[in-house]
Amino acid sequence: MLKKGMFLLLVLLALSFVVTGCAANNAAVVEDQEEVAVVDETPVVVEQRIMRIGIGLNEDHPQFKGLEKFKEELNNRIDTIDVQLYANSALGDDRSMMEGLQLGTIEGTCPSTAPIAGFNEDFKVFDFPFLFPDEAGADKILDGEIGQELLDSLSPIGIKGLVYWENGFRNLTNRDVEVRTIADMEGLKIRTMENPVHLAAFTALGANPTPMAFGELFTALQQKTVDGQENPIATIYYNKFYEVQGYTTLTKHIYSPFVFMISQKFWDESTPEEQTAIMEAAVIARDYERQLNREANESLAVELENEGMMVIELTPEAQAEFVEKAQSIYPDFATGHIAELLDRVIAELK
Ligand code: KDG
Repeated sequence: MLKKGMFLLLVLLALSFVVTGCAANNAAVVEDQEEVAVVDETPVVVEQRIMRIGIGLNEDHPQFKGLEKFKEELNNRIDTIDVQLYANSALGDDRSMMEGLQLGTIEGTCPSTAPIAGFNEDFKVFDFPFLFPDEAGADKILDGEIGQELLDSLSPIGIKGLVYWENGFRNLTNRDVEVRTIADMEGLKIRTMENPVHLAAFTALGANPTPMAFGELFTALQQKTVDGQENPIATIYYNKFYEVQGYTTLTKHIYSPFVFMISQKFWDESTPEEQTAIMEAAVIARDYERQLNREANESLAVELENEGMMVIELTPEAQAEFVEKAQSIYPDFATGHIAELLDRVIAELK
């Protein structure tokens, strides 16, 4: 009985060896002959969150090129965020886009610092006239401790300030007047950004300033609602203001930084890996945008002339007069914490 059982067991073992051996061989044959047969072709579905970023300037401006760079660099690092870019105030003006970040209706924008002062007063400090001597000085302050402090101060109001990009030194344009001295500014109706420091500076210069969103500006110039406006050369050129303005005066009265910002909610919902990728891409895009913008601001004055505008360089005497008048507003705005920040900026620039 026992012997019979042992025999049966041996037969079964032998059989199972033959079967598994065949199966293994078959698999090997399939692998050798047709590799495709063992590859899983089910597409991998990556869940993507959408990051909508809007700006007021158009697609030709270095700011938009910087955003394209950001998108590219981010996608080189991660594939879980789908960046969608909107130019020409398609998502609203600077103020409403910042409100959009707070509400979570959009994810990113890149306003000048001027309208940010409407959300956090301290940002006024960067828009004091004739504060930054040059771009290198601006980079030093913005990429340093003070710049970071101000970026961090946006978090409690629902905005994650990533890094500073560049709009640049602002210059005056107007329709009819060859502005060479302070006297020529008298009564000019000038659109400014929505910021009390800008408004006060232009009043001190003898002009009649009107705050207005960027998206309404070209039409306002065209319809002569205002006589002029002020912006860096790149914006004057790429927005074709030469079609409705006769004169650019190189006043360089205020250096405008951009703040590249996203909604705090989007940032908080990002994984550590995504946050690292966002920061890295934002910094690479910053350097790229600054370089493009500086080249544009340097080279495009000539193009404005080619388009029929007169570009006026101020004499050192006239420039000194602009500086003196515009800076006469410092005591009115350098109060409390802003005064402390201003002292620190000036000390660091020395
Ligand atoms: O995309 C940035 C613009 O919305 C705006 O900040 C440009 O300097 C500007 C202005 O004059 O409004």
